[in-house]
Amino acid sequence: NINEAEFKAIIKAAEDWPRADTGNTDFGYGTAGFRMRADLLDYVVFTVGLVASLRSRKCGGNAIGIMITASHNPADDNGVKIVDPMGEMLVSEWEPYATAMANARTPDKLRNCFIQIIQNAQVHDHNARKVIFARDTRPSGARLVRALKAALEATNTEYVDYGILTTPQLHYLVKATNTEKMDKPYGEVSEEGYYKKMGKAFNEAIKRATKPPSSPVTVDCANGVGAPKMKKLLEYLPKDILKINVVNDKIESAKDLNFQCGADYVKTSQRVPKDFDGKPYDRWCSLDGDADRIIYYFVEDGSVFRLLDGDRIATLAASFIGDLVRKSGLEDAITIAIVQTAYANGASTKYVEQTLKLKVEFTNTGVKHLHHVAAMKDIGVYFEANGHGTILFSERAQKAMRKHQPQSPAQMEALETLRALTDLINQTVGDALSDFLLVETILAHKEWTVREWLSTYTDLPNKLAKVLVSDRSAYKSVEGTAERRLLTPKPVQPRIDAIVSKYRDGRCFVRASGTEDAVRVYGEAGEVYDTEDLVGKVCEFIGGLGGGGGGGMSD
Ligand code: G16
Repeated sequence: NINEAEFKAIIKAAEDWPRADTGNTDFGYGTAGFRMRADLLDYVVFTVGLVASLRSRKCGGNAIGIMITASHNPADDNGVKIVDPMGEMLVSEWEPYATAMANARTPDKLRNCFIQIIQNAQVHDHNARKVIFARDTRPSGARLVRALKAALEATNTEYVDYGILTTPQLHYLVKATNTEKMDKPYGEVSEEGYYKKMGKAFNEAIKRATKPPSSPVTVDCANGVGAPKMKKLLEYLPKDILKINVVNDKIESAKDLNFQCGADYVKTSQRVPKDFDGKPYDRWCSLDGDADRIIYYFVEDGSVFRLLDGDRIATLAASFIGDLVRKSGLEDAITIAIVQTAYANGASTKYVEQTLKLKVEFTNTGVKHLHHVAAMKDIGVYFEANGHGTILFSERAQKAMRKHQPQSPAQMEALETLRALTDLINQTVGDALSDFLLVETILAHKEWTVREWLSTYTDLPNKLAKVLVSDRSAYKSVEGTAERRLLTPKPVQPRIDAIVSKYRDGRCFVRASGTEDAVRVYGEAGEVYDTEDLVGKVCEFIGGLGGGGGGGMSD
């Protein structure tokens, strides 16, 4: 018994946001929601509003989040993703609903989809519903917000428009909103509350370091939303402890967003951002377009570029947290595990297993996959090599930390720092601002410069490339291989195997991107020239395939 009045309102509102004509091509809820050219997105965003309204009704009226961003993609793209009540990514069972709605090409089909969701997911369609949303700095965001509001108004959904935020700030606000009346609220329900929580935790976490960080740090904000938000965060940080320079903050110039700067550019091209003016061993880091990823780097004498990517952040954090757990006397109560993807450098995995003596698990690309596995651990450290990740402290671990009676001042100090980290680290999703403060805290405690950090292990030479293809959906990975092996197109995997077998310590895999119309090619080998050769050969092979395979190549 669908609410006919509601449905009439939906159909009427949808008239203003018609679906782009994509022929037979469907939209899909991918690695990070829907992502495409912004001019194709109006109807998709409208239908995401409908899905979020239903999801909120399903979740007992808890607020659902919607973030409008295309993160690392060029400025002309945009995207939209749904955030579940505790700040996690939309539960995977609902992704097909979002996909079906976005591909409903007629009012009748939209109606059927809506009814089917209500029935299949057992939604009580009269329940309370609430959505909160934000967008990044892309010019198309304002129009897409109008499409979203039209859907929320048609479905009589209460909403809060938070304007421009980073993606992790929106995740924070979703969790804060839904825990506001609980015993342990996640934080104040405001953007300011986010900075306050972070500033306080940073103060707590860093105050027991023997010395403040030895040198200033420069943050490249990719000319995106991270720039104004990092500047605001600075107002909440102690002035005397850390000198932070913010660069690439031109948010009013859309064409500069992610252009030759930002975390994705630096990681993929393995070079400094344009206008880099660091001296040897100066500490630099880059955020991506919605500030959920961060990577560090520096140059050595002679301008040799050195990258400290997500693998390095994971290993740095895991070793520091492992030490704190031991020093506070909790090593028998709490275990730590690391979650990586196939992009993790083989040397980092070896270091985690053999030096840190921690367990590593692998998942498909996409923080939604890593998060899920990390959430099952006492302390789950997850980072993609591209700098996207966080650390999850389970309820069990937090309880052990709360109850533990330290036996010495040294145990007490370690425990207090550990507790501060649970507030400093964003527990909902990878967060570049939070990860930045975490890294700075750890380097200060360890009294390390980037040089010591880099010296923990030596990366295998590696290269990430992409090949533009006409139909990336032709590339399907074998399940359970963390996307290391391709199932289709059939002839591709044996050919990759044959190429890889020619290189010492060679490893290479190909997978379809979930955010761009491309397949990604990642390779490692014992020597730099072998790596270049290996990845080049695989790209050449993929680029030369016809139909679903063919296309141009770009780094
Ligand atoms: C998104 C996801 C990441 C993923 C990246 C690239 O990041 O959130 O987990 O690693 O896309 O994914 P793919 O290789 O499938 O294109 P972001 O920062 O762009 O939102």
